[in-house]
Formats: sequence, C-alpha cells, structure tokens
Amino acid sequence: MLKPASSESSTQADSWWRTAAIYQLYVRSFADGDGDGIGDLAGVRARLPYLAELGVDAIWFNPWYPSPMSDAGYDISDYRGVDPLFGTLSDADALISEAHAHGIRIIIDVVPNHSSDKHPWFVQALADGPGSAARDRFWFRPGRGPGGDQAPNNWQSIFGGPAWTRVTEPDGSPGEWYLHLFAPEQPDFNWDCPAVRTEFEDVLRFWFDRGADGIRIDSAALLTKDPALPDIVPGEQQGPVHPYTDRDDVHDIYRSWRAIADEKPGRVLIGEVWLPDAGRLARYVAADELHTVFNFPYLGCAWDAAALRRVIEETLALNAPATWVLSNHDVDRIVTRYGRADTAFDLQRRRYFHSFPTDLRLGTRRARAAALLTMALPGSAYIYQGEELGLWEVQDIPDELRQDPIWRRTNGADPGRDGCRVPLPWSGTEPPFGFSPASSSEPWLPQPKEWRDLTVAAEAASGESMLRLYRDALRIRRSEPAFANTPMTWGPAPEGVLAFDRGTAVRCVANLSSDAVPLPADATVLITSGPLSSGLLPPDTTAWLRHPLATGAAD
Ligand code: TEU
Repeated sequence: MLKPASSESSTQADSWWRTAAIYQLYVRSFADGDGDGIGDLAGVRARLPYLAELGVDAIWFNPWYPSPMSDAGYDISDYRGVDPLFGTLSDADALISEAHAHGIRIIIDVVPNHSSDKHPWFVQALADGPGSAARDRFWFRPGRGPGGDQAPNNWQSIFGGPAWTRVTEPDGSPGEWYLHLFAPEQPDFNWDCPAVRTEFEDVLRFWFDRGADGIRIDSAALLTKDPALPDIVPGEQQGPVHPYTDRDDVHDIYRSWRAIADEKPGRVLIGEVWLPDAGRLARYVAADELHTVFNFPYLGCAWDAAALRRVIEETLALNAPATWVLSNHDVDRIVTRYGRADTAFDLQRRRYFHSFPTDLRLGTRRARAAALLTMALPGSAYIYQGEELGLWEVQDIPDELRQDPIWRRTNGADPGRDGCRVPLPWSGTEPPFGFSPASSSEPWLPQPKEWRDLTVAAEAASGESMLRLYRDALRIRRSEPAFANTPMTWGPAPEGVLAFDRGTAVRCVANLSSDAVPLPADATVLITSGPLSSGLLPPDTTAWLRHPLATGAAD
C-alpha cells in the first residue's frame, strides 16, 4: 500500500499527478547493483532513500522489460516481465512496494506502437508466412517493382533509412516487407487487429494489478495507420490525414485505456505526444482519454523570456492538467543546451546543435534558473535523472562505444542520444563514481572524469550544488500551499523577465535579460537559483518570493 502524505485528502490523493514532481529514472544508467556495468532494479532499490530525500512524488521508469536492447529496451519481447539485465519480476514487485512505503508512486513505460522482432508474435509471423493471422498483427506487405524488391511505400524510419525491411520466407525465398517506424528490430503493430487491442488492455491490467500507479505511453500519436499505406507526399504531411501520425482513430484506444485506468482511483495515463498543433494535442487530454501529455513545446523552447511566456500561455490555454518538462532520455541535457548560442532543441536538428560550442558555466547557471521557473509553474514537473546533479551532455563518446541506433542508422550524421544516458556519478573521485560496486565491469558508457565534482556525495556536501537547489526547491514546492493548486497570474516585469504569482502568496521572478533587476523591497526571499547582488536579481537567475500581498505589506 502507498503511504499517503500526511496532509493528503482522498481526492487529492486521486489527482496527485496534477501537481506531482516526477523523477524520470533511466534504469540502465541509474545505479548498478550486480556489477555488470549496467544499472538494474537492485541498484534502484538501494537508492530509493536518495529519491525520497530528493522529495519526488513519483518515478517514471523507462522500459525494464525483456528486450534484445536494440533500442535500449524500447524493443520489447515480453510485456509482462523484467529483463534479466535489470532483475526479475519479483524485484519489480519489491521495488513497487518499497517505493510505496516511501510515499513514492510508480509509473511504467508501455510501448504500444511496436514490439521487438524477437517478440513471439513477430517470430510466429515470420514462420507462418504471407496471409497468416500472425502476420495480420503487424504490417506485412508485398514489395513494389519487379520481383517485389522495392519497399511498399516511401515512408522513412524516424531513426533514419527506410521504414520497411524485407523478410526471407520460411521456404528461403525473398518475401514480404514489414513496417517499422523506428529500427528494423522494432516492427509496428497493426492496431486494426483486435488481438493487438486485447493484448495491450491485458498488459495494462497486468501492471496495474502489480501496483503501478500510472502508465507512460510511448510514441502515443503513432499507433494507428492508414491501411492503404499511401506514399507520403512531401509538404502534405500534417494534420488528420497523415498516414501514421495523430489519426482520428487513435483516440478509440485511449478511451478504452482510460476506462481501465479508472477502475481504481488515482491511476494516471501520460502520453508521449509530439505534435506542434495545440488543438490536436488537446484532443488527447479530453476527459475520457489521457490524463496528461508531456509538454514538448516547453522542453524544446529556447532560453528566452518571450518564447517561454508564449509556450506557458499556450500550455495553460489547453485547459488540461499541465506538465513541465526540461529534458528526457531522448534530448540534449539542459546544461549543455543552455550554454550554446542557440538554446532551443529539436530532434531533427540534434546533429547541428552538437557542432555548436557550449559554455557549461553559463549553461549551469541557466539550468538552475530554469529549474526554479519550472517547479513554480502550475502542474506537474518532471526531473530527468542527472538534471538534479547538473550533468551535461557527453558529446565526445568514442564512436565505437556509441549504442544508439540513431547513430548507426544515420551513418554517424546524427550523434543520437547516448550523451544524455551516461551512468550517474554517486560518489568517489574516479569512474565509475559508485555507479557500480568496486571491481565491477566498466559502466556501459564512459563517464567524464570531471564528474567527480558532480557526484551525489560531493553535491550533498556542498551548500551551493544543483542537488541542494533541487532538494530545497522540491521541499518548498511540497510544503508551500500556494504551489499546491493555485492558478498563476502574470505580474508586471521588465523586458526579458518573467514574473508571476501563485495565488496571492508566492511570486516567481525569472530574469532572462542581460541586466540585474530589482525585487520588490518588502518581499521575503524563499529561494534563489544564484546569489543576489546588492539586492538585485542578476541575469539568468530565478527567485521565489513570499508575496507582499500575503504578508499584508504594501508593494
Ligand atoms: O521516442 C519517440 C520519439 O523520439 C520521436 O521520434 C517521436 O515519436 C517522433 O518525433 C514523432 O514524430 C520514444 C522513446 O522516447 C524513445 O526513447 C524510443 O527510442 C522511441 O520512442 C521508440 O520506441
């Protein structure tokens, strides 16, 4: 049973996710319990006190299922288990109940767009041949052109290269092609097939029954496809007629999932929906579908007051529970991003961003300011593991050690996502920095030696560290009633400065301009992301203030 926070009423407990601080835990890089250089559930269990002390309300786990690991676990061969690299199903059970005992909820990652090519259904589809019921669970089609040796259509994989791979039939002849929007090892399910729908409803129930409090839905806008599988006409790809993105019929799936989640109060469905159109995004968070979606416009936004204000306003205009996300396991770490001349991020342009020089001191300063801005906004806030330590993107991983299929499938043009997935530094002055027990295998990706200053142990001992900032901010955010459920209202601010109130009690001022700005003379400072200078808020610094109105003092 989950230990409720002492002040939590049952209705608040049911909608905990509206205001939660959610820690994204990338298991393979969090903590290694068994010494193979890869993080695992034993490592997580041993570090639960760290997460409790950090002050998070929930953990979202990236996939922990059995997987050949062609895409770091997003290629799943069994949706009801745990990969031996990470542990066992009973480790997961123990982890869920231990987290609950700490008052921490558990969100697991479900990947419904595709499985692994080693999933028994796909193996059977290969064996049973063309026209079989087993093939109908995926998208198998004959090729075009003489001998069927061209792909059925012109779709490209999101990871680079064609979205189709040709199989060899059981009799040894060159055969049909199958669709994979990601790597060839990740065949797309056919969601028009009733067996696929029933299977995932059962998977949801399986994990909810084991105590999961929520589900993160991978690639949630991609599941349904136009069965005619038409070519994509360049320039005509957006909107409801796109052959595989954001199709109207995807919403039927989420309505049935919502009914399952609602069988017990307090469960949450969170969608990974990358859509530029706010109106289309809003449909996913309709009352009978998903509870929340990740805020990618906020995640990709430049460190720029006007741009951030626009995104914040557009987010709140959705009239749905907001999420605030600065980074995740697919994007460049913020310390690196915010130190570049162009501080925006988008997946398509990663390859260019990596060639920009970065100023890590500046990036760190801005990341601190961004953390306080993010945690002051009304809604749930996400922390991607390592953000709380101020880790940077590791851009100089030797090519031969890179693991991300994006790197391989673009022939190295796109560096991929390994740089934000480097194992966490916990303690000590040398790699593996306590990530693995002594005399273990090396971490699966090398850690920069400079991270000796960014270990949990070093940062816990320093009053100025990113870790201390996150701990303090999360504590205030949790204990301050103004952060619980009050709306935000913008206050007057000079150009380049964001100022807003939560209720009448707390004001957040984020200075993104190049000049120091005054703070209200009679405000009490709750926390700042950096030192004030002669009472002024310096550039790239955020402050939380006790609002003068709340204390009855005049402005
Ligand atoms: O990522 C999906 C993703 O990164 C985007 O490509 C998105 O689907 C696309 O921009 C929509 O147009 C998720 C996971 O977060 C990632 O780690 C996995 O590699 C990927 O799905 C495949 O499962």
